[in-house]
Amino acid sequence: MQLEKSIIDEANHKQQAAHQRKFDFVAADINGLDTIIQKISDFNIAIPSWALGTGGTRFGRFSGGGEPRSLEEKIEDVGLIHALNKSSNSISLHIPWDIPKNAASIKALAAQLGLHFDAVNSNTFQDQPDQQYSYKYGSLHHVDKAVRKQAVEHNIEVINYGIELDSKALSVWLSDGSNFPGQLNMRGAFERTLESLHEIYDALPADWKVWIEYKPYEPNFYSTTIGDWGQSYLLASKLGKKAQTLVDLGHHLGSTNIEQIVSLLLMEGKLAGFHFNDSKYGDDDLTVGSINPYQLFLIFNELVEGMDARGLNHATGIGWMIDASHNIKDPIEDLLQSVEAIKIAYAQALLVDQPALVQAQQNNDVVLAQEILQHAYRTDVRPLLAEARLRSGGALNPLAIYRQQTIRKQLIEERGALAVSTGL
Ligand code: AOS
Ligand code: ZN
Ligand code: ZN
Ligand code: ZN
Repeated sequence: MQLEKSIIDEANHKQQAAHQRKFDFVAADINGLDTIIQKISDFNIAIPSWALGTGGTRFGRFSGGGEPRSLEEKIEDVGLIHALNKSSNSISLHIPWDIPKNAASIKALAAQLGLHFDAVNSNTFQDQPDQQYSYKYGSLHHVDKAVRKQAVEHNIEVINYGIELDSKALSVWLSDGSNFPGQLNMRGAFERTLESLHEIYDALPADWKVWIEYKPYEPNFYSTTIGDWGQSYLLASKLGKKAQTLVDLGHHLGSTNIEQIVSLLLMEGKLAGFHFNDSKYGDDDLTVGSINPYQLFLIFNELVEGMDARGLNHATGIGWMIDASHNIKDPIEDLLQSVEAIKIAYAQALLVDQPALVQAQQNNDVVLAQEILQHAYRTDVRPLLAEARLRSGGALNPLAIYRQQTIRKQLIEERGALAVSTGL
């Protein structure tokens, strides 16, 4: 299903007066208002194909129904999200969950909805029915060369699918690791991973990147071969310019200072991008901004400062993606909330008075520095986001329209109450 533009316009019209009141109030105090709104409009966040269905835990899965049954329907769901928020103009595919059998028609469908293809993801953390060797003891780090070769070939196949869809990056997350001390020679595992990644790296087209994701634990609970940003960064620097480190916010041990990691990766030109989510305990994959929105703001503060200093633009150059998965919300509602939370953090960071902050740091005025950051963080920027959506042809209130139009009910009628999407 697709959403008529007239429905969005009509809903916007009804909310226009209330929006204008709130917008004028916040806008009055902002310098360079139009530039800021333009930056907010330009900032898009990719949707992972696997987030369009309800996730599961190892204890069960409770689908709400009407989930996309095919790659086409996943693209349609992202089209719906993008029509509402004008901020999600790409989708990230996962092979083999989303094999594009006919790339030309898949690309045409996406283009018709204003979408393109973000990074393609390989999968060597599950065994597929037709594969020769098992990944039970790892993939790119496996002790057996034949298993490594199979995993390398899979990654090259994923690059080839991505080329057909005009993707520009391969995203690699490995579950390779060990569950018990002694199971693995950790240095050997690292060296074999580097060797395998080299073969993949050599197959990348000139204008492509490989994004190396790290994660401290799960599914392995003693060691993970690419367990933290140091290991990812080490691989990325040994591989070369086309390799960078991907930061999934949930992939850190409790209370890690993620904004500091981000600032240094950015400084070194090694920040591939993000998998945004939120968490309280581990890789919880909860809705972005639902637990610790201040951390998200502090990350964006580093990004705004670091990118501006390098003449980088938020619209390009870095991979912005959501990686969330949970089993109780309507996935589309969850993604609308996540995109909103990311853009709120970005907008707040744009409001930080950078010259004043530099001055406060120079003077070691700790109190003033905190005031400057928190003044921006405590500004209600939601009317700025709404205005940016309005100017781009989106909805003042995407979630309200999604509910008023009973879109999930229609999707259930169209696809069935038992329709469950492929993914985890
Ligand atoms: C796994 O924990 C990682 O976050 C992956 O990025 C991602 O969730 C996976 O590739 C999708 O299954
Ligand atoms: Zn991730
Ligand atoms: Zn994860
Ligand atoms: Zn996660």
